[in-house]
Amino acid sequence: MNLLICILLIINCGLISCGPLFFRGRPLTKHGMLGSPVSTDNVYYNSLKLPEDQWFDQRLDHFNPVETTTWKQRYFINDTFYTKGGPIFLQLGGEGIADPIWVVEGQIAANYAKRFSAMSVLLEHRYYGNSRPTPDMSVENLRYLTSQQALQDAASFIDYLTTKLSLNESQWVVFGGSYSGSLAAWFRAKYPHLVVGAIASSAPIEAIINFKDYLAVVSDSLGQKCDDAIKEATKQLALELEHPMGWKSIEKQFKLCETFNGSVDSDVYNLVSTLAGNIENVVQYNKDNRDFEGAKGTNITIDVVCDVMTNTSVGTTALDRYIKVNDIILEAYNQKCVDFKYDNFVQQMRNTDWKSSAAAGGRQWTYQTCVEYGFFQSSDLTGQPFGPYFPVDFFVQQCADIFGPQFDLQLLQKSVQFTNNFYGGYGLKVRKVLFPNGSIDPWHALGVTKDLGPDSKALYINGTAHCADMYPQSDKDPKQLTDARNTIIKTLEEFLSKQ
Ligand SMILES: *[C@@H]1O[C@H](CO)[C@@H](O)[C@H](O)[C@H]1NC(C)=O
Ligand SMILES: *[C@@H]1O[C@H](CO)[C@@H](O)[C@H](O)[C@H]1NC(C)=O
Ligand SMILES: *[C@@H]1O[C@H](CO)[C@@H](O)[C@H](O)[C@H]1NC(C)=O
Ligand SMILES: *[C@@H]1O[C@H](CO)[C@@H](O)[C@H](O)[C@H]1NC(C)=O
Ligand SMILES: *[C@@H]1O[C@H](CO)[C@@H](O)[C@H](O)[C@H]1NC(C)=O
Ligand SMILES: *[C@@H]1O[C@H](CO)[C@@H](O)[C@H](O)[C@H]1NC(C)=O
Ligand SMILES: CC(=O)N[C@H]1CO[C@H](CO)[C@@H](O)[C@@H]1O
Repeated sequence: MNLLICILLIINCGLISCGPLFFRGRPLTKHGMLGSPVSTDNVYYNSLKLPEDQWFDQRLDHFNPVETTTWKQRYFINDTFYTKGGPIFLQLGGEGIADPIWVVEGQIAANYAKRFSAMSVLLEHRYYGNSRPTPDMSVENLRYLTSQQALQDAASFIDYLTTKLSLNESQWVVFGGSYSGSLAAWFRAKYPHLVVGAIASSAPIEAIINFKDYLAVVSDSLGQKCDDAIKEATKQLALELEHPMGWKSIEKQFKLCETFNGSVDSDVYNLVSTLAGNIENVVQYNKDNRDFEGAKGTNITIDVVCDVMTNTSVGTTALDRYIKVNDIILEAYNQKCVDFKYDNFVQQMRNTDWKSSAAAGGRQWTYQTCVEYGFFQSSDLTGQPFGPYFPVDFFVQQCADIFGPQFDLQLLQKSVQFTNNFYGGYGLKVRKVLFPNGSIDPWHALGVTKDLGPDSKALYINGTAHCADMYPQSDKDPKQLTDARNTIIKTLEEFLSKQ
């Protein structure tokens, strides 16, 4: 795999409105490699005619009245189903480029908008995709990258579009998934006068530095046998990591891009967390119907990985089978080798240029985790199958290595405390937000899994992964997913009924 190794945690579901784009280094975008042009070998996706880019002047700093600088923020509209006075369904962009496919396909645009004669609108998040408030992504310039600024962007945008298209008789509903799901919930909490409700899919609402419970859900979702096989592979890998002969063998078998020196701790951490990421990704997006946005590797499911991990004809040792899983993933993402070098990763992430590979979202999202959320998916949970190789300190150190020494643990602690104080964390007080959660989505551990009140409910979707409710429907969808979408429609009816 090329580029971004590690880190990025998150979130998210697919490209756009739900999701992150990278996860421990592997790009989840349809673009394959970070930073490559928007092109894909997905024939269906390429055949679509998508709505044009639209732009409007957004303020750089909403919280400083004398700072009047503006920049161009991008948005997309599809009004095919809209009838005058009907609702406006605003999807908030997340930590990656906003893909207009989300106002054409996906549940919100294709199903809910049709049902309610709504206009579908997608607003790209500042600093992601082509919405670039500053000339580059220097640390100095990234100070305007906060969720508070992004929420006020959406508020200003609602004002702007209401005037531009004479929407004063329309009600707005806000949608998002993963990080943008958090934004949707927070938007409704902070701007209840602007939107009648929010659908916040797979939304983490509690910031936390050490998100070690992520691996608890991964481990549960794999099942005992598969989990045991990975534990066994980790044990065998640990033995190889102890001596130079083992390093050679790791280098060859896991197809590492460069000579592997097992006495460089940061490289070992980076490598093992990348291999864990192979499995984490598969769990997080298990059977999500992401093909429509050109996502790669969607046929690799928990069953596929676990069938390999537990099948002794594939390889006699668990480590051989773990190597096989790595091969399958490399092939699915068209990557020739695993770039495990921590220094390469840091160098890429330090690049402040909009044309760099890190600008696909890696640098920006890492910055947000370092100054707002933490969310570090560490290996600190006892009993998880990947070994103790990526402790939370490893992630905390990355903040300093990438952005500078002032981004230390203390700053992170204060930031996370501020975020939970500002929004409420698990104690979020909000009405008219629906929180769909999937039982095998590792993010649900930081989400809303109990009703917050009679009109803000958790919607449990048994057996589904991250943001499953947002993707187009498929014949293979389990009944509980179809039911969940019907519940979302009923909830939208309630939000939109005139009080
Ligand atoms: C708007 O969405 C509808 C429903 O998915 C689709 O048929 C139509 O082509 C879209 N319009 C544009 C301009 O993309
Ligand atoms: C919307 O604006 C029009 C034109 O300014 C006005 O006639 C109408 O009363 C307004 N409707 C609402 C609900 O404010
Ligand atoms: C491996 O890394 C260690 C520690 O940084 C260093 O002392 C050693 O020379 C390296 N070995 C090789 C073969 O590069
Ligand atoms: C997934 O699909 C790709 C492309 O069609 C194929 O090459 C690969 O073998 C498939 N992998 C699995 C595990 O089914
Ligand atoms: C195990 O792997 C072998 C060889 O790849 C394959 O033929 C067999 O079908 C697999 N068995 C199961 C139960 O998946
Ligand atoms: C979820 O589904 C599994 C398997 O289909 C079933 O065993 C379990 O009871 C279900 N859990 C809930 C809470 O519905
Ligand atoms: C997996 C998970 O945490 N699901 C929760 C989602 O919300 C429902 C309803 O409140 C809970 O019962 C589930 O535990």
